[in-house]
Amino acid sequence: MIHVALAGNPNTGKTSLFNILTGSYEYVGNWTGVTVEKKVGTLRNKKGELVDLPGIYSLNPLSRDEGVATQFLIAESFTSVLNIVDASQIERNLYLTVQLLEYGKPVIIGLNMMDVARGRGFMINETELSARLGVPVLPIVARTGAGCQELGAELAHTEHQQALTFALDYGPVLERAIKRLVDMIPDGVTLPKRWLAIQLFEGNALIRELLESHITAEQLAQLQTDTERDVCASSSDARSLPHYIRLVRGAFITGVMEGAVTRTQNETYTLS
Ligand code: GDP
Ligand code: MG
Ligand code: K
Repeated sequence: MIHVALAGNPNTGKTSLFNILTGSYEYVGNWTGVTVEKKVGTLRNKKGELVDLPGIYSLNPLSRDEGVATQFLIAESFTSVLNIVDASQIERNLYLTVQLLEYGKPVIIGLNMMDVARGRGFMINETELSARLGVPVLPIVARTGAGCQELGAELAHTEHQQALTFALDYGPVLERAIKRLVDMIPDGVTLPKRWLAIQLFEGNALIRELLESHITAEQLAQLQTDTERDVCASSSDARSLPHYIRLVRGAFITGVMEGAVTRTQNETYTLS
């Protein structure tokens, strides 16, 4: 049995894809602490389950509702993540993708809204995108179901897939701090430590709470303050530690876009 988490930005076709991939589904009550309903469906091939996570732009939650997806990654057991990416808004969508890749569980990307992207003149080289992100990328149109069967079949392979080794290079100053924090996290913590460290430095309150049960709040605050000071001193662009992290990710995403996405001159904006 595989347990797949469906994650993506709001309005990217998550519900459409969920309904196509699952024959039936049930609401299994609300997510803990919020009024968002939890929806779990059985995959059509009966080989596992799909859990619909609320749409988010980042794992660094701005509200309790947004925290549901992060809480899921922290507390629940699952096999892989199906990350739905809006091909017509690919640059913005890849921000969440980077955070999911950093988590390290197998990720499959369902590149949705391919019709919209084509209509806007985007040419996406899926093979190149897949190579640069290190995970399978399957183009789909969730509104019509195009490509979704192939995507469902690909999900079945994730059960025995290795953990990802995706690691952005955050530069010597932040990398040193990440290593320090990783070394402070006790071995009993089974969550990916590098991901926890980056999320803490990014200002993720849920992760700070989690780490505070292993490391004192004072130690964490001190490390965060020192790291912010050192990072901002070393980078003329960085205004804060979270800002620096966004810049590094943004540069990576720009590179991915340059290699995998081109836009034709004639923008037709055809309606699907
Ligand atoms: P969610 O908010 O992420 O759950 O997205 P929905 O599944 O509710 O889809 C949002 C809107 O986008 C709906 O009007 C869908 O019909 C539409 N939509 C979903 N997938 C596609 C697609 O691949 N192409 C087009 N053109 N529209 C889509
Ligand atoms: Mg939805
Ligand atoms: K600076």
